[in-house]
Amino acid sequence: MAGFVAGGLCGTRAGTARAVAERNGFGIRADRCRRRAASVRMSGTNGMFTPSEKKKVIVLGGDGFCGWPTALYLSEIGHDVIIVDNLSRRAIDLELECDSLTPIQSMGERLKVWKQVSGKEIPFHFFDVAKSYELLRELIAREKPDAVVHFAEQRAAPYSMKGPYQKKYTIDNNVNGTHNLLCAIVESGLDVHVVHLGTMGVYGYGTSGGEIPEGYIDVTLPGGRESNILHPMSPGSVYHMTKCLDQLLFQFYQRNDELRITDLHQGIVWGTNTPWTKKDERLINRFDYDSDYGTVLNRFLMQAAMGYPLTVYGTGGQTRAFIHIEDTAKCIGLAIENPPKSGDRVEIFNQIAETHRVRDLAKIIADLTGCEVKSVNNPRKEAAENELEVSNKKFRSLGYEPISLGTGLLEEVTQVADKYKDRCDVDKIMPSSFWNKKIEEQCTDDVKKPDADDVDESLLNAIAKGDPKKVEKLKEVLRGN
Ligand code: NAD
Ligand code: USQ
Repeated sequence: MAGFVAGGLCGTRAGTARAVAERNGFGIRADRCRRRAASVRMSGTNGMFTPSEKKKVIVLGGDGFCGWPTALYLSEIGHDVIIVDNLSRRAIDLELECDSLTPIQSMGERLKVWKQVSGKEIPFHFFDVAKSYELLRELIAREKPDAVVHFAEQRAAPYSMKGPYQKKYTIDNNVNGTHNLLCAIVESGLDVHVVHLGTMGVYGYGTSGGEIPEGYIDVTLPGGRESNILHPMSPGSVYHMTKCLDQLLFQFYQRNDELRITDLHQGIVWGTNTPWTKKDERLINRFDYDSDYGTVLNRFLMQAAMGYPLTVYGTGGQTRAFIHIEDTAKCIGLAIENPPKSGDRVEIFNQIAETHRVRDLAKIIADLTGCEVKSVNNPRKEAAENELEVSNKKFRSLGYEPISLGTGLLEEVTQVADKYKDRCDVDKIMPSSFWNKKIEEQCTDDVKKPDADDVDESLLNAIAKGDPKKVEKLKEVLRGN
C-alpha cells in the first residue's frame, strides 16, 4: 500500500464502501471521497501523479493501441489492472491482410515481460464483451472493480464504411458491448465507475459555431427558455454514429440507475511509444499505417519515413483535434481519480491537446523531413474545410499539461517508422474504403484515368502520326480538358 495517500473510496456506493475500505486498509467515509479525490491533480515530472488510493480497474480492449499503454500506465501508478480483450483487432489485421508496422507480441508475452520489468501481474481474460454477457457479468461480480475503462470497440471510421458486413459489425460490436457493460454493472448492484473512450467526432467538426464545450451546450429554447443540453450530434461515419448511440445509452443508465459514467471525447491519437512501452522492446505498442486504421498524423509520419508522398485527402482543409498516446493514458488516470458523484449527470471531458488543419500537418512534416505532399481524391464524405475550436478546460483544471507537436516526439515517431519500414506494405497506403458509391466511382475513376504526363510520349506521337499539335490535343483530352 506504500505510495498511496488515503484519499477516498470513490469506486463504491456507501453500501460497499466499508468492504473496500477494509480491502485497501483505509477507513475513509464514502461520502467524503469525492471532494478529496477531485482535488488530485497531475503533477511532478512527466505529469505522473500518485493516486489517492489503489483501485481495481478492468480495462476492456487492453490489447489495443490506446488500451495497452493505458493498462501499463495504470499498473505503473499502482492500480490493480485486469485486461479483457477478444483480440478482434488482431483478427481484423488478418482480414485486411495488413499488420501493425511495429512487431507487437502476443498477449501472453506482453504480460510476462511486464511482470519481469515491473514486478506487477496483469490478469488477462479473452472474451467478447459484445457477445459474452455472462462472462462480463461474472467478472464484474467476482472482481468488484472500482472502475471499468471501456476501449473495446471497432474504432476505424473507414473500416466502418467499407461495406455492409463492416457497417453491421461495427454497430453490433460497439453498441452491444457498451450496453452489456452498463447492464452487467446494474445487475451486479455494485457502484462501478465507467470510463468510456468516446470521440470528438460526436459533435461533428465545428458545427456549433464557436468553441465546442465539454459535452453539454447552453441553448435558448422556443419561448426563450434557457437550457443546458447534450451537444447536438453530427456523426460522420457509422463508427462515429456508434459513439453517439453510446452517449444515449449513458444518459439513460445514468438517469435510470444512477450509474457513474465519464465519457471522454478524445481527438485523434498520435505517437506509438510511451515511457512504459519503452521499458522493453517486447512491450512495443501497435502502429497502424494502412488506409483503414492508420490515423492521419501517424500515417504522414510513416509515409515520410518511407519516402512516400503524404496523402492529403482533398484540399486538406479539414481541422481535427489531436492528442499524444502518452496523454491518453494520463488523462484516463485523471478521469479514474475524479469520478462523478452518484446521481451526477454523465461527466464529459474533451480529451484533446491541440487542433490542426490536415494540410498544415502535412507542411510541418514536409518541412521536418523534406518529403513530398500529394493531394488525393477524398474517399470520405466530409466538409472540405472546417474551423475547430475545442474546450479542454476540465482536464487542464486538473493539471493536465498536453504534449504538443513541437516537443520532439514527431521525430521519435518518424524514427520508429524508419526502424520498421521494411514491414510496410505500400499497397495498403491508398484509400480502400469509400463513404458511398458515387465517391468510390470518383476515386477509382481518378486512379484509372491516365495522367497525360505519365503516358509514353512515343505512343502519343505514333497515334498523332508525328503531328505536335495533335500530340498536344491528345494530352489535353487525357487531362480532361
Ligand atoms: P484498437 O482497435 O487498437 O483497440 C481496441 C481493442 O478492443 C482491440 O484490442 C480489440 O481487440 C478490442 N475489442 C474490440 N471489440 C471488442 C469486444 N467486443 N470484446 C473484447 N474486446 C474488443 O483501438 P484504439 O485506437 O486503441 O481505440 C480504443 C478506443 O478509443 C476506441 O473505443 C476508440 O473509439 C477510442 N478512440 C481512439 C482514438 C484513436 O485515435 N485511436 C481516438 C479517439 C477515440
Ligand atoms: N486524412 C487525410 N489523409 C490520410 C488520412 C486521413 O487527409 O491519409 C484526413 C481525413 O479525411 C480526415 C482527417 O484526416 O479528415 C482525420 O482522419 P483520421 O483517419 O486520422 O481520423 P478519424 O477517421 O476521424 O478517426 C480517428 C480514430 C477514431 C477517433 C477519431 C477522433 O480512428 O477512433 O474517434 O480519430 S476524431 O477525429 O476527433 O473524431
